[in-house]
Amino acid sequence: MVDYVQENNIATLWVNNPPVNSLSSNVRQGIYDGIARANDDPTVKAIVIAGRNRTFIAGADIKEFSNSDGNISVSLVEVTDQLENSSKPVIAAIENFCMGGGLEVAISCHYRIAHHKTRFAFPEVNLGILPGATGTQRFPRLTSLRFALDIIPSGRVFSAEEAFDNSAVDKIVDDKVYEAALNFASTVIDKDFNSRRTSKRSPPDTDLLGDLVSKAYVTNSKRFKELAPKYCIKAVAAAAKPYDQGLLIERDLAFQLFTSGQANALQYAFFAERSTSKWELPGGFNWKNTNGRPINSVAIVGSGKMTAGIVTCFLRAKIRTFVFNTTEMANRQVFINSMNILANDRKKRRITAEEYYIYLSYFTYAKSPKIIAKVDAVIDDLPQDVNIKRDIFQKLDRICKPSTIFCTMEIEKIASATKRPKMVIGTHFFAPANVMRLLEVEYGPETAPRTVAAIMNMGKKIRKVSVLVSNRTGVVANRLMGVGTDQAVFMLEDGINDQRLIDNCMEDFGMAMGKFKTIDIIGMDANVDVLRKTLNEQGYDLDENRNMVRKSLNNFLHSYTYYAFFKYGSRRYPLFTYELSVLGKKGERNGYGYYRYTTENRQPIYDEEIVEILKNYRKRMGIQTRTFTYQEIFERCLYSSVNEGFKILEEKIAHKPQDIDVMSLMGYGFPRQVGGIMKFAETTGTERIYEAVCRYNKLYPDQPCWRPSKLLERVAKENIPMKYWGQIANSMSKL
Ligand code: 3H9
Repeated sequence: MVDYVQENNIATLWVNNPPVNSLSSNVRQGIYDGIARANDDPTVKAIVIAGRNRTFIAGADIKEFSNSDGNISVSLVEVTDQLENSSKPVIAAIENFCMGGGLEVAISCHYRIAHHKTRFAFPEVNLGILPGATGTQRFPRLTSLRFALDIIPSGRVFSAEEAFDNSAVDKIVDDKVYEAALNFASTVIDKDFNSRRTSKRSPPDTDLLGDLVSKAYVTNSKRFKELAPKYCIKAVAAAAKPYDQGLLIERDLAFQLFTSGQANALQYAFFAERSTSKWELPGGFNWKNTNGRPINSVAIVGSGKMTAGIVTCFLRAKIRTFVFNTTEMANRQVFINSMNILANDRKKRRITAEEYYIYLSYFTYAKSPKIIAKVDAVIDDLPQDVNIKRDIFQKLDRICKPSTIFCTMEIEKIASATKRPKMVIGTHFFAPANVMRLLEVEYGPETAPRTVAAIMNMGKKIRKVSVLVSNRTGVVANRLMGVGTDQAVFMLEDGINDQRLIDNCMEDFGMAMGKFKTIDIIGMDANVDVLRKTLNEQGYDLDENRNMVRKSLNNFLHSYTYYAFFKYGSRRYPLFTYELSVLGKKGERNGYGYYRYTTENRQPIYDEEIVEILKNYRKRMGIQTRTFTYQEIFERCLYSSVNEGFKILEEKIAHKPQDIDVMSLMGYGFPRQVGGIMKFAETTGTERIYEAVCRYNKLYPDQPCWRPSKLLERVAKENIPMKYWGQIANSMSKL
């Protein structure tokens, strides 16, 4: 794990723990022992610490936080102290990743030489903890309180150049960082390096502490539903005190965070995100044994609200991107919108000017379908009309090379229209596609495993977190969270007069946005389209029925029929959103939705008009209003989604609970510090949720989302831990 190599009078400790050289117990012990050995050896005059696998150290081994192998070794704090107290100078040779505990190791060394492409960060905050191996105390002493308060609470990645400008590294090299470190080591042998012991220093800007801390609170306030950002600020601020006192504060705060449920959930989310790339298909095909052709060029066919967002994902990954529309104006509009997104990236310094031009050079208009004949994948962004889609894909099927993959949300309908059903797969991007990292990949009954492999790899290339699901109806992430949204609408219909009550309940819980604000952002039309489609499949035309009722609003019989269908039929539908859409409310887009929006300020404003519309609606629908407790709002919005998550597992639409959690986190702003909807179920207790689901099922038999999932029932009754849920679901007979 740590190789000790001596060349002349310099000892090198090579950290070798692939893939990212995390500081597992053996690595910590290896560094500790290596420093002791070099210190005891009179022939050694300097020590270099470097990483094998072309990377320095990406931090502590996160798996060990919750799953210690019982191997008692030195702590990282002991390692960092051992490094700083070394009687011989220690030089860190840094490249690729220098993060978390890895950065704590580096700043405990006496000198740091870095490759210019190194990425530095203290990402602990994203795992619900803080750099608790002296990082919050040493880093501000080495750099400044200002820089530490920027870096540690945000967890942001910074470059070697920024590290150099802030005194975090001593030298940057363009190549051969190890050789540079060896050369550097030979220049410091036998020189006094006492002043290089970081803990002996003070931050250079302690006089500015008050202002810097206030600024850090303001900058990070959006993340204060999580404990870690606040605690990181407190810990860094303690660096203005003498080192020993600061260290005690760091330890106390670190302990509080480590034992908070949030840290556990955030670390779970870290691994859940990575686990989605380990996909499996029925029949034994999986990410290890199946290869897909690389996707080096794509064509986006059609143009809608999301097109430019999707296009920029491919441009940023340097994938040749053709945009195909029948009119030149539509093509040009997509180009302008894509350019605007990239220009904004450039303005916000997410990309350089050079990258901006390089990315745009991957954009190509396709005026004729022949131009896209050789692309590796075609992505459907056509209007939601299946006949149009079938017609266009039939034509493309004749034109495109046989290995071109067709990506569409209408898998079965497109597959049956072409001669390449094995090459048809679903890709669902989430809006705005240039920001949202979730990509739902759906396989149909005929999709070939190699097609799945190609598209899952493509997802990785365009930096998406891709979740593989089997195709049923609609988007799985929408189904998962949509049931909670329906509950919110029902509660509004049934007596809650203020939409903010439900939204606040969800936002207090930690959701990025309340249910009604989400409807407004997605757009009323999109929400109603789902409802319209569901009803159409049952042979019911929503618009026709409403027109009939509208013509005879005072006709009790018609109103009753309208009401009866939805209320006394087998199922109730959330019609109030439809009602608002008929009144011309489109959501944030036109400034009118469940809230109002002005052109200057897109913040939602409470709209009293909704209450008036509600009152009329209730009268017409014959709804008897009642009151709701906060608990009922909470349970109905969240437990309905938990129950749906279990159904998605037992129906074998998703393979494991982690996939469902990632959908809720990345597609719907579910709080990361809770870990995802399934992790929430585990923390809350499945027994408790199952009891509530059964209770609501009795109360609301016309809402099928409350029919208890068989899987939920089983895990609740047998108290089965989450790690077995996927396995049990897969062993249940197919529904
Ligand atoms: C810390 O240091 C606490 C200290 O302050 C001490 C306090 C007392 N541990 O992301 P990738 C695995 S906290 C264990 O796909 P990339 C990962 O699961 C730590 N495993 O690669 C995956 O495994 P698999 C602070 C880790 O190139 C594989 O490595 N540090 C760790 O896209 C490849 O990962 C962090 O938070 C780890 N620390 O991105 C950094 N890191 O193949 C966390 C990775 O089985 N890591 N793995 O799925 C990262 O952000 C990214 O992995 C990194 C590389 C940017 C480094």
